[in-house]
Amino acid sequence: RVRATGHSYVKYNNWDTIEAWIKQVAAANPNLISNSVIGTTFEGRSIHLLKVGKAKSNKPAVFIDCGFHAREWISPAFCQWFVKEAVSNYGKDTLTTTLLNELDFYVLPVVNIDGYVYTWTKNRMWRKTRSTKTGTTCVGVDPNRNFDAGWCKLGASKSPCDDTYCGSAPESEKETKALANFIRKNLSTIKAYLTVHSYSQLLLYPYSYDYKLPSNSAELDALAKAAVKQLTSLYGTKYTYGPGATTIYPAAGGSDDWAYDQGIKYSFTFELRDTGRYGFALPESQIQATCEETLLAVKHIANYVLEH
Ligand code: ING
Ligand code: ZN
Repeated sequence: RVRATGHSYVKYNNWDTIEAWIKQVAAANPNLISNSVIGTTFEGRSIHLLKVGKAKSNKPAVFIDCGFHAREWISPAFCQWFVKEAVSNYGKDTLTTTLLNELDFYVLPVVNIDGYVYTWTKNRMWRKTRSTKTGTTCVGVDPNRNFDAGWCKLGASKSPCDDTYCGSAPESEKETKALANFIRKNLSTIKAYLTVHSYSQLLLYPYSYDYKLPSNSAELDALAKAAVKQLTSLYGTKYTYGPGATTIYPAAGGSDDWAYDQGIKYSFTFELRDTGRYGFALPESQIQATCEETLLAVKHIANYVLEH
């Protein structure tokens, strides 16, 4: 069977369906995809990572993760779409073929799996992980406040009951620890880090933990501008771009800032559709258009990275 049971690229899929899809898309495309498990979640689920690209030695890589925040369902939908487009357009579309021949894409379909499951079963608007600790009855840590980048300095909370709780220490969460360990281990090959959130229609680059600008901010700004131009060209969706602290809000402990400070000079956070009409509850009827336009921006960034 080529398709996972009940899986659809134009619907939101629950975790069991996504996990079955991950295994099947890898098994059905051994020439382009391999699947590995980089860790387990607090509740014991496997954190899967797909490596997408044509086998070749010494390839640079682009890392893309989805599903940091549980309720941002369009984000995992994008990672699935990205993989579908890669396998269906390889050998047909010139840019896709070049990108897959010359780059590896590490695609982490859902980072915060426990939270994602919780949004399907208990509370659609849950954001954090589902970890518990002694001393509080409140559950979860904001995974995007849990990285060692100005950790808990601003725009984050030290109170376990808050939605932006930074955790007891950087990488206190098994999910963020697994992601950070993988990136540290593959720092010599990873040239770009892309993390996909929603909503607000923004393309953000460092920093968010401080008002300082990254050393290559002019380059990042020009690249963001060009990527947004590509995105907007498809359906006219308007995006704003800029450094996180001034474009959305100051917030420490984010993965893009951390990846940048590890030396990954092309580090971006996408905030997908919409601007608030539906917010996190973006209708399934917008999945296809959202993913198609986002893919243009991602391919633009990947191609830039390849040429620089
Ligand atoms: N927005 C991000 C958040 O974690 C962000 C914005 C990006 C913060 C990068 C810090 C660093 O709050 C959403 N919607 O999650
Ligand atoms: Zn988010």
